[in-house]
Amino acid sequence: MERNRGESRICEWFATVLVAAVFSYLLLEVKAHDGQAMTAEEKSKIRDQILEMFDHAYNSYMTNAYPADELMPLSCRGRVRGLEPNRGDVDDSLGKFSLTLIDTLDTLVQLLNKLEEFESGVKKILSDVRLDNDIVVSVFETNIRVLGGLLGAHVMADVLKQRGERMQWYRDELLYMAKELGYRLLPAFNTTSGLPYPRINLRYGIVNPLSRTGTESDTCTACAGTLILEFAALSRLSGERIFEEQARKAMDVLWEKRQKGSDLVGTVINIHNGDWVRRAGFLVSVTCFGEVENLRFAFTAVPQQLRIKAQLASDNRENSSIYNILFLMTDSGVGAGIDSYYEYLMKAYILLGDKVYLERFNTHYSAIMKYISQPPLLLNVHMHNPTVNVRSWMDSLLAFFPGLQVLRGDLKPAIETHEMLYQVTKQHNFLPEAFTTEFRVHWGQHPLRPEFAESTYFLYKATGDPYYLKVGQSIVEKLNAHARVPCGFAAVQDVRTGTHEDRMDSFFLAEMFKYLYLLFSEKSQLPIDIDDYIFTTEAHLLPVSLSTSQPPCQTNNTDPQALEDDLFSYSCPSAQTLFPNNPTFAKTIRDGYKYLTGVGRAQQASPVRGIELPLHDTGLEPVEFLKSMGISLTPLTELISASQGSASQDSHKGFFKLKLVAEVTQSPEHEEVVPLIVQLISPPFLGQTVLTAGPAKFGLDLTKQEHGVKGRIVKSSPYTACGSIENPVALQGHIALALRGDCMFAVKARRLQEAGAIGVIFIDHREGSSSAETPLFQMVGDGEPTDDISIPLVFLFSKEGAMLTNALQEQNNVDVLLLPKEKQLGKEKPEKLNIKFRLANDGDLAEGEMESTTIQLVLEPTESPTEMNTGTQETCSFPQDEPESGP
Ligand code: DMJ
Repeated sequence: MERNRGESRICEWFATVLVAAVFSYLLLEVKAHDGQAMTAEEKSKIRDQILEMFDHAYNSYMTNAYPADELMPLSCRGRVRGLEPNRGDVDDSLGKFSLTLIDTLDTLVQLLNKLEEFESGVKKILSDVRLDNDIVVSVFETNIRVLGGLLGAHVMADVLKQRGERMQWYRDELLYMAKELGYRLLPAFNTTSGLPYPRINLRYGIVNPLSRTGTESDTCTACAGTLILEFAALSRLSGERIFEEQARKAMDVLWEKRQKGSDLVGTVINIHNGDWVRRAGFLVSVTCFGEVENLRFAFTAVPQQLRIKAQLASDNRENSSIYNILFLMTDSGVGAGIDSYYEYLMKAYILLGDKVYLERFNTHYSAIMKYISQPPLLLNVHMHNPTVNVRSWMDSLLAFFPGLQVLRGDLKPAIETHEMLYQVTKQHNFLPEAFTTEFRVHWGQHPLRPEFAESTYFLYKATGDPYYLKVGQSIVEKLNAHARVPCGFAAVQDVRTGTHEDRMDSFFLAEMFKYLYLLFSEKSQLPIDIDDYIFTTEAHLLPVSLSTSQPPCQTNNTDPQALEDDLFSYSCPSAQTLFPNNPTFAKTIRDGYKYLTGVGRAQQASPVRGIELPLHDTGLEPVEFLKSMGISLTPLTELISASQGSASQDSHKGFFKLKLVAEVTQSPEHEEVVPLIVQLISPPFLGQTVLTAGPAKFGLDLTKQEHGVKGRIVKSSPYTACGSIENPVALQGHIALALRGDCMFAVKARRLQEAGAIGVIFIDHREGSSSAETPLFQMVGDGEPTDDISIPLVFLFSKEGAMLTNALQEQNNVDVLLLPKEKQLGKEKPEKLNIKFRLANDGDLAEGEMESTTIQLVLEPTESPTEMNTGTQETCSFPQDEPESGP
């Protein structure tokens, strides 16, 4: 629409349209479409309630946790990294820099007008916080939470100072801190690609031998693509361009590396060469019958897993077999791993006035709407084959997306997806971290994430529909009812049980209350003009005036021809434009999704995406397509001639036999598989027979058992353990042997555990497989939580398995030890004690001993080392030269 305008003018105009669009609807008298409109008193009551909740959370942190990074609301003390058990990646947000206070500071002014608390909070930060701790932090989290927090607080400090009310002493100290932090993060960009390292040591950077980081090769797309707002604001406020330049370069790389066919990006990228990282995508059970006709596949989201069903050429089900296939793929979605990259493209345009960001956003957005958006669902797809869904579940982070769609002006899908999310919260109180396309819990945790509140706020602003106030009210009530504890608010460990977790992440204070409070506030009730600011992904507010404060960095233009010239490409249309004179439009859209999860819903089939090969979208031939997904196809002609020596009449083009090439043994690259062993310890083996075994990603972790797990082996009946177990009495207290195949490892494990087995040894069903030829792999679960499986599980290839079953046949009773290879019994070199014997001489023996008829021998150390068989020398293993570990 307005492509010829100057960049800053576009931005200015955009901001004006945005403000007008978002608020114009509020001026209309909108009736309540799903119940009564809220009166001013009701809204004010809820606002007070939110304020009270904020105080409860904030005071709990300040009183019981500060200066620690976060509050542990159940223990009512601070979480100090290193003093609490390591939680893995999630701890990388904690840099011993009073994270929660920094993340919360600007909220105190921007919304709540708590000026005294703000001023004292700033003073605390200036006196207490160090940014040079010897600690490894996430570059992404430190940027959005700490750098964003410092900048947001600086902007507010400046506003208050300008107004002459408070902070007269302030001399940009927070900005200096932000700059110091910016410089501490900069070494992360020292890669050949320009994509930043995911982690950095605040004191030692990356390359320093003391840094304990710098070995990473991958980062997530959002991690590399969510820096531009904070870094550009830092550049423009401090006058130092380097920050914006580096962040922009990272954005440029991601754009360049997008999959050009689909215009989508993947979730994980190699920071050195910019390649998308293929990961274990999903496990699929494939039933292969004889011939497969036309290669017609349906990827069906059945509850626990995806299945590929091949259409049968005939009813001949002989020789059918089930294979578990692990697909290595690059998936693409709008949730975890990617989310804020898209958000920052759109918002970088709004904040910086550079239309290149908007053009890129528009290109990606079209792709998202083409492939990922299946209203009301947003489903991850295979980046290279985007018509293929890769998951049957969604993650809660994607709940921000309807809010972004509002900014884009695309209200209809925003309303649809938001409604779907609301239905999920109605069912489970909160959004579980992951939920299936049938709205069942996939991963039940809820760490008090604010994304759903964020979208609710944006939708209310765009539609003025009081329905969204009711949604907001339900969020408030649920937080009070299910997350509130005497010392703050506690994350929910599992929405199904409502159990709490001892964590209150800083984003809860930084974001949740901000969006909720704004939702119930009139513009006039806020201490600042909220329309002059843009929300960062952590809800820190940066002034849109930055777009004109300095010229943007030099940039390449994207091809304008590539953009769709639609109404929304350069604007942010209002509900008025979209649905003129129709104030009930949002309700009309929502109504279609009212009974998605609950009673009264018509039985819906799982979403199915049928694919008829060849895929026109990719232009790939069927064989290439499946190969790209880890399946190879062998034309029947070849198979039959190989097996029968002649071609069959049935074999013709289009008939293939599925051949397994990628199975669970093809574990993701870089995955470390700790080799285990099954050591036969009962006579006559006495530890000398040691079989190399693979571990499982679930069940008892043998590496943590000092002495392994010992037990007698008993074959399961049925041997596959897929049906109900017929010999529970025999299995009770013993280690079960079960044949691989027919159902998932986790299913077998559960059955055998229930039957009383204390461990399971799975034996490969493929004849002739051995650990000498096939790398070890880790058995994976069935997509459901596997916490209920607590017994140890190991896997033997069939050659090793045969040794065990032979032993059982010969000996009846065979005791084994399951343990990590490095703890193999008797592997330690025996201490050599060289002993020689001689007949006793006179004087060697005590009085009376001489009279004995026994021949007396005397032990004496030998000088010459004579090798003796102690019976504990290193035992043979099968096979002799097994690989150390598999990929
Ligand atoms: C926040 O830190 C930010 O919103 C980020 O972009 C992703 N998620 C968390 C909250 O869920």
